[in-house]
Parts: sequence; structure tokens; C-alpha cells
Amino acid sequence: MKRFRNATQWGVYDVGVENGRVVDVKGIDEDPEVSDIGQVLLDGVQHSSRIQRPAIRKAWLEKSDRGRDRRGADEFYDVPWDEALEIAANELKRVANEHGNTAIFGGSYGWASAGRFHHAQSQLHRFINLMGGCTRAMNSYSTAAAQVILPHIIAPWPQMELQQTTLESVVTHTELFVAFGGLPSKNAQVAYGGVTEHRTGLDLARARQAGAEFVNISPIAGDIDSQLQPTWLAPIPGTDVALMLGMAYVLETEGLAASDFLQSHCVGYPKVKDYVLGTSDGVAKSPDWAASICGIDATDIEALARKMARKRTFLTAAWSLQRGDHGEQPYWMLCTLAAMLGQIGTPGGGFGFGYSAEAFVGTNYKRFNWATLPKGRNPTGFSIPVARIADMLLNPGATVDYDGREIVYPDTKLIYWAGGNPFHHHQDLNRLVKAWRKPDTVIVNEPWWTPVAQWADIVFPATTSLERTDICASSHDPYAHYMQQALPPQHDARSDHEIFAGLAGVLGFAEAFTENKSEREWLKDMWERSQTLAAQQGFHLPTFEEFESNGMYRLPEEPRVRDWMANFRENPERSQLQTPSGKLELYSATIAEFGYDDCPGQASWLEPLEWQETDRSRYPLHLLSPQPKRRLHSQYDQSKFSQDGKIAGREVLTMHPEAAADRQLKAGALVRVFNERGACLAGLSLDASQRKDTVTLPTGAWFKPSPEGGLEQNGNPNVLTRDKGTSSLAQGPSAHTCLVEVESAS
Ligand SMILES: Nc1nc2c(c(=O)[nH]1)N[C@H]1C(S)=C(S)[C@@H](COP(=O)(O)OP(=O)(O)OC[C@H]3O[C@@H](n4cnc5c(=O)[nH]c(N)nc54)[C@H](O)[C@@H]3O)O[C@H]1N2
Ligand SMILES: Nc1nc2c(c(=O)[nH]1)N[C@H]1C(S)=C(S)[C@@H](COP(=O)(O)OP(=O)(O)OC[C@H]3O[C@@H](n4cnc5c(=O)[nH]c(N)nc54)[C@H](O)[C@@H]3O)O[C@H]1N2
Ligand SMILES: [Mo]
Repeated sequence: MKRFRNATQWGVYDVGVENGRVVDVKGIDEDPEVSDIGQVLLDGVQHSSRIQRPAIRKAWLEKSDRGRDRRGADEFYDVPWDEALEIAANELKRVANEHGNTAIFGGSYGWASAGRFHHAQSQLHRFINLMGGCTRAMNSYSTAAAQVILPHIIAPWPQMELQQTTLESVVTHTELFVAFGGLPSKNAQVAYGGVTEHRTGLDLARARQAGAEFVNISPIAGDIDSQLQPTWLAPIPGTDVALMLGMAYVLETEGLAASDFLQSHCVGYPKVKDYVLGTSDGVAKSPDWAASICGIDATDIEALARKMARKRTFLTAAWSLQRGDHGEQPYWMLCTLAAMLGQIGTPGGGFGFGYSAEAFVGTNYKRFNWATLPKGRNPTGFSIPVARIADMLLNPGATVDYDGREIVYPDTKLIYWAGGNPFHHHQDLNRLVKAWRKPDTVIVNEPWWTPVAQWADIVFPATTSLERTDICASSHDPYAHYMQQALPPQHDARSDHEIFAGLAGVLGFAEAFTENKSEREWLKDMWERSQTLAAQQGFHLPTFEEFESNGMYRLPEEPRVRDWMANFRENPERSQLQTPSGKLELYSATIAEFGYDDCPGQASWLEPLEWQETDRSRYPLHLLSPQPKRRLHSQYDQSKFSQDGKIAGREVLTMHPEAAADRQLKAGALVRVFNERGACLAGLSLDASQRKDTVTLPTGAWFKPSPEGGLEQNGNPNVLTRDKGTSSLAQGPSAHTCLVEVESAS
């Protein structure tokens, strides 16, 4: 057996290969908490679901209307590489010539694989920029609402993500850690672009040992590790803003609000106060009012508010909270509540987001922006909010509000996707199916026959990172890894770079795309540009050859000792925030001027769309669709490791035992989960430590509609979720606002 170093977005592994097969996957010594997800590589890479050769959908080739209605339900012809590349390149050219480049949608959102050179989306964007550009997508499914609202009120999102209060500071100073949405350890296995040392769980355990008290505010008790001995408060999903307002009321009426800080460091508190007390709208946001909405006792709300004011308190919210209807509001309200406590900028006090959403959040490493593949710029300069893709496809010419401006949807004729799976990530997949059948052509690069490949017209088989050489290095990880090729390209697969080089060849710009560099020359070029960046920042990177032979490099230590808000706290005039006022905007004149009903000028409780009593009597259960424990999204769902976590061959729906008994359902049963948008099968598991009105069905099962279209077979929650923007401000996805009913399917 020979071992090869491979980096994934859930850790770094030494992959053992014998007789051309992966036979063993082992974490590396540098990782204190190796993630089991690595085991997906065992049979996942060489799985029978690999796409072997380029393929073109039959009706697309044969029918004058391209057989668009059969997209997703058709068969494919195998086509030789040269022919397939020529057909795809000519179709790209035709669409650009006849309809303009904005008729090509190349947003291609998705996580793809670790590795800086072979990053599929970067390769696509470099290619498409050279042919005149396309319509792109802005923001992410992860944090769209946060990315748009936070710059108005506190700081740009990249700064928050990478610079916010460290867990080290929490360990040393925090007495009370209040986590809305919990700190689910399953999620900290993963980090975009790669992760070497998993330490979130260890850091949180150290904080507990040092005396920090944890409060889990989530419908699910398991959202915090029980070893942290958390207190559990279980709000109805989507009601965190009401709960926070109830606490704000206690702080204000009991004289516990930090009035000096609110005056010196914030703008707009008087407006917040009027709203909290009900002077402006006649509704006092009292603990009783909050309790009637969020389902937590008023006395618990009061007690927690008072305790937060007494202790060194750190507030945090999971990213999931902003992935719901009006998802901007919980984040704004969390900032507001932290401002009222007046501890922002103190060691271990204040607030931050997503501690344990990904492995890097709260780490105290040096941040370094490694050089990437040069992508050029998109000549069209045009983007839509990422989660509005189905709206765009269905409504060409229509207008959508976004962050104070209006965006007009183009008429999309061609979609190109490489490194993402919209049939995983998008909401209301039955609606997406209708939208997806509108364009003339869909081209996809994929290693496997995943849903996005099945829903394409032209499919190019891509290699996986085990079949190529690359560098893993990300701005939030202290290591760079040399990723070794462990296997030859499987079947007829080519790397995304080779695929786009082939297309660029047909279109006459091969040299501009490849710069006549080999894979190794690209890696060396990227490394040398990183060496220059490092020298500018006063440290030294080894030569490429040294890095190649060592296999690994660790950045110098450079811990941040002062909190990111400490200077602002010390002197708000000299160290202003990057907001319009330079202060923390509890009321934003900018947002108020946009005039959006669904995102007013200060953090507000706005009833979620799917919420009315009538909705709840038909579909009484709140569906949460969290991230899966045994894989990254839909990646490697075909592997044994992921499949071993299923019940009855389906993704697992977890329900409270009493809710199950009411429906005469037993653990292990095959169930049908449904609402007015769709239905799917799932295997039932029971958990007494969650709300009775809440069920969870993790994301990631490969979308498999029944032949007649009705019932999704594998347990993909996105046939149930609603495809609605969080608000006119951010237009983020709102998957967590969703009501369903469950019944037996056997
Ligand atoms: N209901 C609900 N839906 C959600 C969420 C939720 O909480 N609830 N969460 C959302 C969030 S936060 C996110 S980030 C999205 C994630 O959505 P995605 O990032 O789109 O999901 P992935 O399954 O990671 O898709 C990556 C695809 O790239 C392919 N791939 C891997 N490596 C390569 C490569 O080298 N080349 C090529 N060409 N392809 C490759 C994989 O096979 C896979 O099909 O989902 C969103 N959807
Ligand atoms: N293993 C694994 N880890 C992952 C991923 C993966 O696919 N697999 N994906 C990664 C990605 S792309 C992202 S963006 C992050 C996402 O990180 P998060 O957005 O934090 O993850 P989720 O699992 O969607 O949600 C976390 C918890 O929030 C709770 N919750 C949901 N809605 C509400 C609410 O309204 N109120 C309260 N109080 N709680 C609520 C749910 O119980 C859920 O378990 O995870 C990353 N980590
Ligand atoms: Mo995400």
C-alpha cells in the first residue's frame, strides 16, 4: 500500500492505495480531532456512479425544441471528447452571439472540492470571462442575509468572519455563553477550502472547564454537546427575534441597559427603545409578549436577561438563524442586544456569529490571503442574488429589489455549472424543475451522476482531487498542503482545467486560458505569487520545490491579542466602524430609506410568511433542514459511510416520540413528509430532546423524484422548503421557514 496526502473540506488525510484502489483513509497527526467524514473517500471516488465519458442528452440532440421538457428524465448518448467539446463550445458561442453574454448563467454556486488550482468554479469563471462573461451570482447560501445587512450596521462580513472574537478569548474570559441555534459540533468538521486542525470541540470544552456556563437556545437539545452541560431553552423555530426583544425589554425597564455605551458607540437606540417599550407601535415587547410567540416561559426570559447583565456574557447566533424568512432580523437584533449589554469590545464579552458553523470560526491563526488562479473580471459585471435563480429563470425581464436597488432578470438561454449542485442547495425543487426546463441548454462538469449531472444536456466527466495534483491553502487555515495525485484519472475523466482548455481551444483562445502552463507550472506560479505576498507582509515562504518535498507548510504564529472591537470600544471617534455613521447602527437611516416593509429601519419582529394559524393547522410541524453529520452537503452521499447513516435507505427524519405516537409512527418507519409544495420519503428516528412541533431532515440526499414526479424518493428536504428571499434587502435563501406534516408511508 502506498500513501498519498489529500486535503478535503473536512480535513487532511493520508489515503492508502493498493492495486489501483483506495483501501485506507487515515487522518494526519496534526489534526487533534479527525473527522470520520474522510471515510467517504474509501468507496466514493471509485464508485459505480462515476461519469465515464462525455455524454449528451438524447432529446437535446434530436428534437428541434431540444426536448427541454424531458430534461432530467431522459437518456444520454456517450460522445467522444472532441465532438462533445465542439458541440458545447459552438452552443456557448451561439448563445453569446444571438442573445448576449448575460443570457449565459455561469454563477455555478457550490463547494466543489478543496485545492486552489483545480477549484471548479474558478476554472469556469476564468474560462467564461475570457469569452465575454456571463450572469453571475452574488453572496452565498450560507450567509446571504448576514452578508448584506451587517455592512450597514457593523462591519463587512469577511472582516467579521475572520477577525471576530476568538474562542481563546472566550476560554479565558467568558462567564456566560449564550448560543442561539446552539453550537452543533457536526458542523465544525467542515471548512470551506480546507481545514487541518479541528479544535472547536476542544476549545469549547476548555471554556467549560474554565467555568463558562453555556445556554443552548435551540429547538434541538443536541445542538450543543452535552459535555458542556448546557441549560436548554427551546424556542419555536424562527422566533428568536421575539425572544431577544423580550430580553431587551427586561434590560430597558429594569435599568440594566448600558446607556453610556448605547450613547457613545451606537446610533438609533432611542428608536429601538420606543419599539421595545411599544411607544411607537402600541405593542410592549414584554417577556409575556415574547413568551406568547416563542414558547419560552416569561420567567425564563427574565431570568436569562438579568443574568446576562450580571455576567461577562458572549452572545452568538448560528448561521442557520439568518437562513429563514426575515433572516436579517435575528442578526441585527443580536447586535442590538449585545449593545444593550454594553460589553462589546471587552475580553470575552460582546457577540459573534457561527462559532462551530465551520471549523475556522473563532480560531486565532494568522490570516493570509494565498494567491489563487487568476480569474480576470466578468466583462458583463452582472450578478443576481444567488438564491434567486429559479425566479430569474421563470421571470425574464422582471425586477427584483436588492439592497436599495433594482435588478432586472435576464432571459437565460444557457446554464453552465461546475462544482455545485442546485438540486441540493436550492429551495422548492419542484419549482426549480420547472425553471430549469426553460433554457435551451445546460452544460455541467461533474465527477458523478449526481442530480445536477442528470439534469444537464451536455455532461463532461471531471476528475476528483485524488486524480490530480494541487495546493490546499486557505485564508483561515494556518497550513498549506501539497495534494498528491493518488489515482490516475478514472475512466475518461479530465480535470475541470483540461475541460475548459478544450473548450477554449475550439473557441480560439486556448493560449489565453492556459498561458501554455502545465498543471505543475500553474502550482509553481501560484506558490511564487504567494511568496511575493508573504514577503510584502514580512515573512518568508519556502521555495516551491521545498514545499513540494515537505508536503506541508505552517504559517508563523500571529495570535490576535486584542478583541476586534477593542479599539472601537476604547475610542469610537478615532477607531470608527465602516458603517455610514462610523458607529454601531441600531437604527439604519440607509435601510429605513429603502422603504422595505420586510426590512424596516431597526431590528423588528416580523411574522414569518409560513406561520399563520391556518398554515399550522394543515401542516403543524416546523421542518428544519440542517447540515448532515456524515458528509458535506450532497457530496459522497453515494458512499457507504453516508449510506450507513440512513434508515430504510432514506435520509433520517427526527421527531419527538409524542409527536410520533400522535401519528401512530414508530422508530425505523418509512414516512412521507409533505406540504403543499412537495413530498418526500424519509426513515424515522425519535428524539425526546427536541420540541414536539419541530422535525429535522438534514440536507444532502440526492434528489430523486418518482417517475410521475410526485414523491421524492431519497429524503431531500428541499422539495418541501419555500423559495422566497429573506427580504427585499438581501434576498437570501429562507429554507428554515417551512411547515410540514408527516404520515406513514408503508
Ligand atoms: N434546505 C436547506 N438547503 C440548503 C441549506 C440548508 O441549511 N437547508 N444550506 C445551504 C448551504 S449553507 C449551502 S453552502 C448549499 C451547498 O450546496 P452545494 O455547495 O451546491 O452542495 P455540494 O453537494 O457541496 O455540491 C458540490 C458539487 O460539486 C461536485 N464536485 C466536487 N468536486 C468537484 C470537482 O472537482 N469538479 C467538479 N466539476 N465538480 C465537483 C460534487 O459532486 C457536488 O455535486 O446548500 C444550501 N441548501
Ligand atoms: N458535517 C457538515 N458540516 C457542515 C456542512 C455539511 O454539509 N456537513 N455544511 C457547512 C456549511 S456550507 C455551512 S453554511 C454551515 C452551516 O452552519 P449552520 O447554519 O449553523 O448549520 P445548520 O445545521 O443549518 O443549523 C444549525 C442549527 O440551528 C438550529 N436552528 C435552525 N433554525 C433555528 C431557529 O430558527 N432558531 C434557533 N434558535 N435555532 C435554529 C437547528 O437546530 C440546527 O441544528 O455548516 C457547515 N458545516
Ligand atoms: Mo453553506
